[in-house]
Amino acid sequence: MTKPLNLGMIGYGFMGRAHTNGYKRVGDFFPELEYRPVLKAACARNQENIQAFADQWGYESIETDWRALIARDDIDAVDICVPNNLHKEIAIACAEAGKMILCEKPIAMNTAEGEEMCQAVEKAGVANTVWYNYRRVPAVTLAKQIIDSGKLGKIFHYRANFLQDWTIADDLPQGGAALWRLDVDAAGSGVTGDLLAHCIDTAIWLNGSVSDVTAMTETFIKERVHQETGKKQKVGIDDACAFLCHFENGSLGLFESTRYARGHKALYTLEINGENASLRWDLHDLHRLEMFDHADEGITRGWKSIHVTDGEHPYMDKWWVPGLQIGYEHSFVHHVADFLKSLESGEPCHPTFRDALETQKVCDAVLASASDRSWHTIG
Ligand code: SOE
Repeated sequence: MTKPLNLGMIGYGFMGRAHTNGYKRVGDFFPELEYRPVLKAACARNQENIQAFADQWGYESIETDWRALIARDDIDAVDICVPNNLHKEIAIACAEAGKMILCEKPIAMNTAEGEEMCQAVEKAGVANTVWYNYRRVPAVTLAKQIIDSGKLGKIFHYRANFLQDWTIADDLPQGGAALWRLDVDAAGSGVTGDLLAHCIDTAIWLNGSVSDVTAMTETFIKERVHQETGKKQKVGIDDACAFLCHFENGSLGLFESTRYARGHKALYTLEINGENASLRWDLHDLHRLEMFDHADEGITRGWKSIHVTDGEHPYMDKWWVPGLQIGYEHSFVHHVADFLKSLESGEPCHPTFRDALETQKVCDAVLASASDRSWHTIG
């Protein structure tokens, strides 16, 4: 007998769809799990839009006030899929109401807010996780297994990029639905919190904590019309960011992100170089993990591309047959599966709020460093 996990979804954008797809698919592909998500209610201020979303995706009911959703006894877990400036208030209210929380990344607008959220979930003892989904792309999870096995030896370098090009046009407005990522009051930051946060989360997971950073940011387009006021307003977000860092294991980090790399849509790449071997991964080819192993025989030694589709690869026994790859949306199915497993085991589902706060601290240090042009230690 499976147990229901009654979900309330707040928000209905791109991420609302990605997460909902995860809830819908998980029982089919992870039938052994004790809990089954039930799409109880979807919530957003605009009644017509949220009703259309609920009808399309199969939510049983709607709410137009998140407080009403949280007050419902038939909701066990809340998914926070709204702009970053709303995360804190909703998450704390959820924790106080004893609801489990699955929160979209980054955890908050800044470290201070994130810390309050961590304290609230820890005090309430509610299950919590933040949707840094790329950890659960099988090739990235495989990289984690290989690194943890010690095969790479001492790590010297970690580098990551997240490159996009969708904000180059200067007549693109900021703010409001879909474009809140360009409004600093809603997003907190630009590419640092939106894109580099992914790179930082994966980096900390694969290579350990970051000790200090030095960064630069740029805002290429200084003013944009705000959708809500109709007026040209200063752009407060970073359009591009690059930073250097030290990891606590002694390795050096190099990170770059921009929305101005013409031709790149979502080019998240990472590479890690150890004394014995290196690994690299590219989101545009997400089912492959490349590896160079210096222990290979001399004349045939070289980079190999592992097609991460075998049953023995992470998560892949749940899907098709060897050779048939999966994609972006499956990382969310895996995250839901791991969250449900964590409810069975009583173990946390990583990244927890506390884990995500570590990423937030690095983001804050990066922005502070870009502003005062000096090295910042992670507090
Ligand atoms: C921005 O374009 C965005 O959608 C991010 O918000 C997501 O977190 C990232 O995974 C893809 O790009």
